[in-house]
Amino acid sequence: MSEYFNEIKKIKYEGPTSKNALSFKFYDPEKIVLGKTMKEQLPFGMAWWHALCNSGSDIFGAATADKTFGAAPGTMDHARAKVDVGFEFMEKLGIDYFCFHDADLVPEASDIKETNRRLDEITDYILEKMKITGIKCMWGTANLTNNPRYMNGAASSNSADVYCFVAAQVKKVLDLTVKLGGKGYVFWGGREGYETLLNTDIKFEQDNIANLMRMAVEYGRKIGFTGDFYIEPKPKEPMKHQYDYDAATAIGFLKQYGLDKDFKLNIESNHATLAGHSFQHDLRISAINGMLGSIDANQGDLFLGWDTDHFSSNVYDTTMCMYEIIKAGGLTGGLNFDAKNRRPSYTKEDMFYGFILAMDAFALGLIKAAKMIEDGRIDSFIQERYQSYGSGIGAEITSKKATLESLSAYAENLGAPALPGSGSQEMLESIINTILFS
Ligand code: XLS
Ligand code: NI
Ligand code: NI
Repeated sequence: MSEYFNEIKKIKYEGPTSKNALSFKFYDPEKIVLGKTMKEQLPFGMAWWHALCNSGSDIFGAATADKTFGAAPGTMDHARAKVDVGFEFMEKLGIDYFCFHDADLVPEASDIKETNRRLDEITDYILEKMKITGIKCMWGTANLTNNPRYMNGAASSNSADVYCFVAAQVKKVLDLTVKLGGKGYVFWGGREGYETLLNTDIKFEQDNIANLMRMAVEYGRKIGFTGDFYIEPKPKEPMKHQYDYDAATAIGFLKQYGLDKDFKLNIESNHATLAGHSFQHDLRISAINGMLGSIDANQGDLFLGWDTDHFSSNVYDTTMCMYEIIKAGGLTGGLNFDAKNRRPSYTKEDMFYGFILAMDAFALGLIKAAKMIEDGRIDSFIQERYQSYGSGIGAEITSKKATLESLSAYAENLGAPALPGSGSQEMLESIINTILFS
């Protein structure tokens, strides 16, 4: 196929003084940061659904961006055109990974056997492109939200027949993920939740979800999937109450059902903020539980109560994100741009501008996070803040030698304890600003 973006050349690093909108200002793939290249530190991924399928339509208006790529929508020609355009796009941006849903790749047929045949055909084609370009699969997932059969949930559905369709889709996408050498398999519980308790048995539904996940692990390991399963928490939308509310809730669920050895979390910034947390909070909760696996890199709009999937521009957030990733020793997945252009940004160039913005924002985040770590003041402040546990009665507490009686006796002899030391938040925030803007 001829080039689709024929007027756009490979995007290069030109540095912050460049006025060329189609160049990187901060993302310099070969630059070394903390002993590794930026490319290694920032395993970027393209989300098939946004980049190649989202055309800007919303409930109030039609598509603004043309994503037909010269083929008739709903055909296998269109599916192949998306592969051609997607690989050209990733190559021109220097993106090494992609993520997909089954429904992004081919039009769903009325018979699942035919859908699966189409999936086999398109993944053969994708595999050819992967071999030529060296681009890899980060993760796959089954779209368990769109089809009307999932109106009451997928593995949480009241219908056992629907549950079997879930199993069939998950099985197929696991097959495809292994075929494409994917690093992970994601469960985003888009309709796993409920609208009202007047018609819902939460316990029954959660048992069913866990059971499906257990079957997925068993099947995946049987067919040679060695990667991680991920839960992608989200508190609401489309359902009013979603079971995987946030990182802490998902971790509790995984531990309750004994799934925590095979699963990690895929944390999406916009989902964390919808849950009333900062992105950094959910990253930290995942990391301290050894479950920070992958990231859906995007950003929400704090004035809007839904998942707006903006391309990341907020360098404060990308810095804290990269700080958490570095401290956690890296990701098993990567940084998947689960992000879309705003509806009026509908041109071919806009597709590139979105990725350039976000790739530069994460490159800056990486540079600044490395500075935070090298600077060391935040780390040493935190360390000193807890120093009363380093010796004496504090050490007895942390070594579990203390009892309520021994601590109570100690307290009685103390008189009034000294104030616990200032948190100095403003001083610390000022350090961060100095690191960010100098
Ligand atoms: C939707 C989710 C979705 C998942 C993949 O809010 O972010 O895009 O990442 O199913
Ligand atoms: Ni996502
Ligand atoms: Ni999302």
